[in-house]
Amino acid sequence: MSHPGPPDTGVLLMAYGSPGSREEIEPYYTDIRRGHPPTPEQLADLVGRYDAIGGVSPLAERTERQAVALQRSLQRAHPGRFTVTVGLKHASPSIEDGVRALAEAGMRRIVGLVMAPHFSALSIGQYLERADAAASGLGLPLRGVCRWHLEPAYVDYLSGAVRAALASLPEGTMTVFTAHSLPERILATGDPYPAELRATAAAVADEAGLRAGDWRVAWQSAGRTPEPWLGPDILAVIDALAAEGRPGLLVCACGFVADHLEVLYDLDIQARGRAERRGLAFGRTASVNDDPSVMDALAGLVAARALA
Ligand code: FEC
Repeated sequence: MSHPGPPDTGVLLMAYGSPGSREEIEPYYTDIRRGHPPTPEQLADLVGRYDAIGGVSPLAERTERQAVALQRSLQRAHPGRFTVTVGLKHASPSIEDGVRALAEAGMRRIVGLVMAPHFSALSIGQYLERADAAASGLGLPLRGVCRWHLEPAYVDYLSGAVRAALASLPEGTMTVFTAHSLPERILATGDPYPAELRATAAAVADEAGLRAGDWRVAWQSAGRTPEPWLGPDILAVIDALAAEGRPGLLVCACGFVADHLEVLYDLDIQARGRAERRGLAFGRTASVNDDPSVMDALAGLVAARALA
């Protein structure tokens, strides 16, 4: 149904953000490290990883395309009601910039959606806290979508991607579902993140018809800090699979929604290299990016949150 009057509900589509150029890598890394600049060695290591994927991550462009697709889906289902804008955790426009833009455009309420499916206080929780603080500072109510790890369109997309990728991998290939590791201390507070990753993995494995024993979960891209991070790490899992005599592995990075550094470097270069050195075939499922059925489903979640 068409909405009378101008759009009044802002949608803040939030994502991690990425440096736009080599010069922006240092301030970006400093922001990720909560204002502590990286050492020259840490910076050189990160610059080297961006160089290895072509200098710039595709994440910024993928996030923009997701925002366009979300706006299109919302407009189709609820003409004239919603205005979508982007807010990034570690790059510009920031989450606060996005909230301000929606306020200036006359929005009376905001729905926050994070381009990450699994809730952790250190992930989606932080995005929503920042968005909420910015919105309440401007007198706007904000509702967040806290998780979407079992959204049927997302599970369908991933199970189709798993089936398609397995078709060109050897019989007996292990499917490994991954998400970004987080510091192990989240376990002490009962954070739902690990259980939500397992739930996505189980739902996708079931829909893709994987046999128990032919899939598992692992963590990837752990931070370079001394504290313990959630494991097992994907690289250790690759070693274990080689020791077991598995012929190959398929990584389904279901904790990520777009092509970016952690997929294109950590998986396509680092994990693939490790697997090939161990004699394992390696595959990775295609990223969701702005897949129309997933974006329609996310639009449905946003609308339900706004209209409840
Ligand atoms: O393509 C790009 O340019 C950006 C890729 C990128 C994504 C991403 C997603 C997540 N991260 C999460 C947690 C952490 C924690 C730390 C941390 C550190 C980094 C560094 C880079 C980086 N992350 Fe990231 N992350 C991406 C990139 N991340 C670069 C710094 C160097 C390094 O360690 O590799 C540790 C911070 C600290 O020092 O305390 C924690 C989580 C996600 C998935 C959810 C989301 O997208 O928000 C969780 C994409």
